[in-house]
Amino acid sequence: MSVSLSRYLVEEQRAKGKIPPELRLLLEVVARACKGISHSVNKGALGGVLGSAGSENVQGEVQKKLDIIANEVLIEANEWGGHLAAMASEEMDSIHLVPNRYPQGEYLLLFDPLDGSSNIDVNVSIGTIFSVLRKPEGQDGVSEADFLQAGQQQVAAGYCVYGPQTTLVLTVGDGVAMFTLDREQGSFVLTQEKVQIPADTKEFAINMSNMRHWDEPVKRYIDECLQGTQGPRGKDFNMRWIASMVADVHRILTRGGVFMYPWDQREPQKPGKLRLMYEANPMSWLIEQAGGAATNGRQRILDIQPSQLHERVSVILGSKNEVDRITQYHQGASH
Ligand code: AHM
Ligand code: MG
Repeated sequence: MSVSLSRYLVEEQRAKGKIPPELRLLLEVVARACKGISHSVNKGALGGVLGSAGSENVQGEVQKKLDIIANEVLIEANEWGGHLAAMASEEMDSIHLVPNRYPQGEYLLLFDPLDGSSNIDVNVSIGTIFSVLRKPEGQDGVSEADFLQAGQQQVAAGYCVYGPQTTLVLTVGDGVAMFTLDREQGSFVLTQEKVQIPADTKEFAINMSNMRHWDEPVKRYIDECLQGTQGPRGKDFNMRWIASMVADVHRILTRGGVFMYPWDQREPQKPGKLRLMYEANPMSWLIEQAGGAATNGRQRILDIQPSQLHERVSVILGSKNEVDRITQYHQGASH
């Protein structure tokens, strides 16, 4: 008997009190938005959704048409339900308040509407990443400062990967569950529960073209992996780099591995490429909930206190023993 996302959420709520009704509504609405985005992604050139939109986001990155479409789908789906106070997105400079004509809820939603933008036009897996926080209590209105909470405050997090299958991956702090989109039924169906990442791995994911810019600890780790059976690790490693964090993380949740987008010397003032609040935090929580680890080399990502909405961070996550080793290599290093 198949279990739909709705049923899973109701049963989690009933059995463990994990999901208040407003949060359940929020997650169902996000899932519905992801279904819509999946539909546009699938149409590709037939839907006129490929290519550049001719604009830039707050981070100075060229926006693709699908970045903007996905952002609009998520905003429109989430505005009216009464479950949210405000939203924040990779594609918007500042926070988006729920308009006055709708009731205000207690939750804050952050998202990267279309992660892996460089893969949109080449038909490689991309995805949506989301993070849910609670609005701080005891105040009217909502401001950007209310979003600046450490990742450990998240009440739900997940992503939807648009690949050969569309898969929604979710945590509410009770392990990680995966749901596959059944296009005939039009619903997400539970296909894996209690996801666990093996502690050891022989697979790493990093953009090797940046090697000359890395700091010593990362160079050392990768160099030791590359030496294979003849090096200190005594085993051969395999490399994968999809350039969509959702797809790389999905592989790691499925069969283990380690993913890195570390600080590098190209832009030394930036702590990393990836964004803390709507990329690193939700992914780190999922990884930890599946028994893995996530750090910036020196600190657990979920402990980092953000000071800006679009703050960037160095990311090392995946199989626990490898992440611990890389973190150990960072001791005493400058980045
Ligand atoms: P995006 O949100 O603009 O798509 O950027 C984030 C993506 C990640 O999904 C991926 O891990 C990384 O950027 C790839 O970067 P690079 O092209 O430097 O390899
Ligand atoms: Mg992204």
